Formats: sequence, structure tokens, C-alpha cells
Amino acid sequence: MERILVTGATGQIGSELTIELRKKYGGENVIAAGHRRKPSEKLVNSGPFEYIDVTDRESVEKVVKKYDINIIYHLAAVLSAIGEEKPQLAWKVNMNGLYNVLEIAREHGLVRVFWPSSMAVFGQEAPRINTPQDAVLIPRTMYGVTKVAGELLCNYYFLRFGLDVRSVRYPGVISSETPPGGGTTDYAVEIFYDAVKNKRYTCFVREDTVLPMMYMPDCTKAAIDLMEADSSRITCRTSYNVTGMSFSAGELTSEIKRYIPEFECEYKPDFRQKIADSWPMSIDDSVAREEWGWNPTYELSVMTKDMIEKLTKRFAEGNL
Ligand code: AKB
Repeated sequence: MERILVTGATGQIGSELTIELRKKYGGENVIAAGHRRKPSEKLVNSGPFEYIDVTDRESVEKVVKKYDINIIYHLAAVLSAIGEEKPQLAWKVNMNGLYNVLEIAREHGLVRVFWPSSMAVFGQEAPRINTPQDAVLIPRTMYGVTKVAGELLCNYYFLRFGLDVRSVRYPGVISSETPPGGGTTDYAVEIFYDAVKNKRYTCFVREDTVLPMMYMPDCTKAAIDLMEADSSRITCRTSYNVTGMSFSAGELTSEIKRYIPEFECEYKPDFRQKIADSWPMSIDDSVAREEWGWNPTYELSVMTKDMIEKLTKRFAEGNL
């Protein structure tokens, strides 16, 4: 029986992945763990919640023992923009956190670990269009450095200790439940909140900036599909390229204007532009499609319609 721990459960991906896992495996079998951010009522009411610090091995181990955990989804991380402001913190949380989780998984004989990597593993030396699975990895951000090192560490634990670690390289993730915090792709979420609330947004990347993105239902599906795939189908133990769609900031604005015609977007690039310019514009995820059947559902227009509907409802309920 699955006994799952989700670290970073109060974050953008964790808050929705935990709920999906609870629907599948039962609320009591999925333990949500956060650090500082207060958990939502939905998270607290649907199953156990614990505070842990992933850089403190004992605090993670205590929860693993208490709930007899056999699977970890380790999501706690510092993202790219905060990582450039606080590179030492990014290294500490991202590397020590992953190392602690892998060591605990090894020592306690856990069945499986999921850990998200990111398109941030790529740098300017990789092709920016249809970036292949095995492109050269020379990232320019501390976040990207921790993701490359993390991928190698996961691969090492698989080869050396036989630990079943699985990973995908997420593009920017768009969602309506919990805003992201401290990433470069955050503009693609903030723009929706500001469009619905204020009809105006100041975007921190140029209008012609194109990045790969994914809508939350595809993001949770990628993690769960990969974790449920038969291990004979998983040949990549670093991390799989996955993507949903690619669009420019300007194209996203035009799509939002179809539903909110008075919406105005201004472009004032800041330090995050340089990060965006070092990342892929589109990603080749054919290896994930072939090996474990990755198949995303959402493209730009359907995602935009759904985001606006959900956020408009939350705004009307006074919950935005
Ligand atoms: C970020 O912008 O830092 C993240 C990512 C692409 O991994 N959303």
C-alpha cells in the first residue's frame, strides 16, 4: 500500500499534486509537509499535515518513521529568480534537501522517489528550439546548477543503490490555486491574476519572450504517470524533458484580451529577462512520449479560458 510524503506541499505544484494523490490513494495515506507557508484549509482538511525543514535530516526522518512512508514526492525548492538573489540559500535547500531525502530513502528502503528537475538545466550552449533530451547542460543560474547536480545525484542513487528515483524537467507551470514564488516563469501566472483583478499588468520580460509552459493538470499528470509507469519502461534516471505548449508573453496577452478586451499589459524587463533568454523556447519531449506514454492535454487557448473562468469565480467569491 502507498504511504506517501509530499515535501513542499504548500507550494504551487505541491498544493495541487497532494490533492490529486489523496484522491487516488486516500487522504490518510498522503502526508503533506510544508516549511513556513501556512497550509490551505483544503490541504489541512483532506489529510495529515506536518511542518518539516528539508535541510534538517532529522525533521524529515521523523515524519517518514511516524507515518511509515514508502514513497516521497520531494518538491521543496528555491526557484530561479530567488536563487539568483540568494545563491547560497538555493544551494543549501536544493542540494542538501535532495541529499537528505535520497539518503533517507536509501536507508529506510523506500520504494520510490519523485523529484522535479526543470528546463533551467539548459543554458545558452543548448539549442533553444526543440531542445533535445540529451542537449548539453551548462546552466547560468544557481537554480539550474542545483538541478543539473540533482539529476546526476538521482542517477547515482539509482545506479549505485538501486533506488527507484524518477524525474521530469518541468517548463514554466501555470495554475489558479496557489501562486508560484520566486521563479522566472511567474509572469505567466501573475498576468492572469492581475488581468482578472486590475485589468492591467506590468510584465517583467519582453513581449517577444517565448518560453515552454504547462498547465497544472498536465503537471500533476506528468508526475503521477511517470511514478506509475512500469520500471522496465524508464531508461532515463537523470530526468525526462516534458512540455505542454510554447508562447510569447505578447501572445499570452492577446489570448487574455479575447476574454478581457480592456486588459492592458506593459513590458518592463528586469534581471529575470537574462534568465529567460538563457532557457529553451520549445522542448522536444519525444523520449518521454515514447517511453512512458507522456501526452499533455492543454494548449494555450484552452488553458487561458480555464484560468480566466477559475480566477473570475474566485474573484467574485472574494477569494483572490
Ligand atoms: C522557474 O521559473 O524558476 C521555474 C522553473 C522553470 O523551473 N518555474
